[in-house]
Formats: sequence, C-alpha cells, structure tokens
Amino acid sequence: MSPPLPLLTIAGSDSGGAAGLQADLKTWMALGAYGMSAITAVTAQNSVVVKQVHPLPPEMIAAQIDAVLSDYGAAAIKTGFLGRVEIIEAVAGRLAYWREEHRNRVSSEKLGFYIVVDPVLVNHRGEAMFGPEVADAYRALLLPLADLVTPNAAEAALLGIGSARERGSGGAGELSPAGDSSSPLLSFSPAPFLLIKGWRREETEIVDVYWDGSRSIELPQPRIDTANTHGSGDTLSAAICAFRAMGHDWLEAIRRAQAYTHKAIRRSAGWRLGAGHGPLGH
Ligand code: PXL
Repeated sequence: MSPPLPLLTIAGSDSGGAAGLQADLKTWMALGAYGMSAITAVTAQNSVVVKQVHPLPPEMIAAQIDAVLSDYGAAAIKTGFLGRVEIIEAVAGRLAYWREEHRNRVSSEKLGFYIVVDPVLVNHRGEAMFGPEVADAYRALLLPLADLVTPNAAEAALLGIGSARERGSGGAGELSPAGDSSSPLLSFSPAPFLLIKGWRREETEIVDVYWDGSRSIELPQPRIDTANTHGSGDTLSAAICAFRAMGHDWLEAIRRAQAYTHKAIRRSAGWRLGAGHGPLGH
C-alpha cells in the first residue's frame, strides 16, 4: 500500500481548533493525506475572540520547515498566518532553498512540491490586521514563489491584485487583466494562478474567481445560512493543496475543494459549538 501524500502547512495555531493549522490538518486527514505543520504563531482564541497572538522566532519556524522537508519532503505546501516581515522573509528563504533542492532531485522523486500561498491579512470583519509592510513583503518575497495564491477579496485588494471596481454585493465583479492601468494585477510578478475567495457575495451564492494568467472563470457556490464558517477559507485552500498534490490540475483541484468545503459547512451548519463563529464539520 502506498503511503499518503505528505503535505506541509506553515501556519498559526488556533487554540479553538477551527482555523489555522488545525483546519489544514483536519482537511488533509479527511482527504487521506499526511499533514505536517510548521507553527508560525500561537493564538489564544475561541469562536468569539482572538485574545492573544504570540509569534514564534523566525529561526524556530525555519527549523521546523527544514526538519520536515529534509526528511519527509512535501508534495505540496501551504502558507497561512505569517503576520510579520521577518517571518515572511524566513519562510520565503526556506521555500526558495527547498524548491531548488527539489528541482535538483526531481528525477528521483515523484512529489510535486506545489506552493499555495493563502495570505492572511484581514480579520473576519475584513479589517487589515497588519501594517502595509506585511502585504509588501508578501508581494516582494512570497508571491513570486507561489504556484497559486488564494486571497479573499479584501486581501486581494491589500495586495493590489485584481480590480476593486464594481465589486460587492450585486455588482458585476471584474478581474482586469494586464494592460488595464486601473488594475495592477500583473504589475508585479504574481503567482501563475490565482483564486480570489468570496469575490462576489450575493444572497444565495458566493462566487470565487479563478485566474489562470489569461482568463478568469467565475466559480459560484450556493450560500449556506450559518455562523459556523470559522476556518472555511483555510479549509478551501488546504483542500486545493491536497487535490493538486493528488494530480488534478488547478481548476479541477479548486472545484473539488469547493465541493469538499461546501459539504463540511453543510455538516456543521446546525451545530452549537462555541457562542460565536463555530468550526466546520471536517
Ligand atoms: O482564517 C484565517 C486564520 C489563519 N490562521 C489562524 C487563524 C485564522 C482565523 O481565525 O486564527 C491562526
């Protein structure tokens, strides 16, 4: 029997178990992959509030990445909560190193080493959590290493990805390609593939939009009426990571991940677990 695919999340811990690395590991377990984690920060939070955030030293984050990639390797890697320029620098440095190592060994290895960057820049109200230097560091250091970037609409705006025009409920969301000076989508070296989560939110559906470098595809999902969506973005990106590692192309991986996430939200929609935004039923 072949072993499960090793996947690495570089992310924060949610003590409440709903988001962050816990969401990633549960998703990967449910999808039959082998999840590993390099913890970037420990958070004290529950379904209602984030009480404290304790970032780990960049050297310790780098050491976790080196420990697992030098031994298990990874078929795909996801980054989540990073939150500080020094942490983004350390993560980008190790990912660049290990991707080069992987390229040099590729003939003897079948693992893909896909990099999915899920930028964590806003809280659940859509407010920026960090100064602009953090988004700048993502743009300069991490996005050039990514195969797929999965911001939500607010994070895409902070990263200068896509057009902010006409977005919002009921409006015709529009992803402007290069050449449109009102949209800096391709004014820096972005990832080859992009998924904006919750690009358009309507009463009965939420539309994600996928961009493959030359065209955008709207991917609507029926909206589920529930407060239990804490960690849904992490879950979607983690599931994409797993399905891509399994060999599906990005678009198919995204479609499968949307279906998985939808099912997980439907499962927990009626739960009363915590007084605020509860978890998904992975
Ligand atoms: O969902 C984004 C996210 C990522 N990482 C951690 C989080 C959250 C949201 O709560 O707590 C650790």
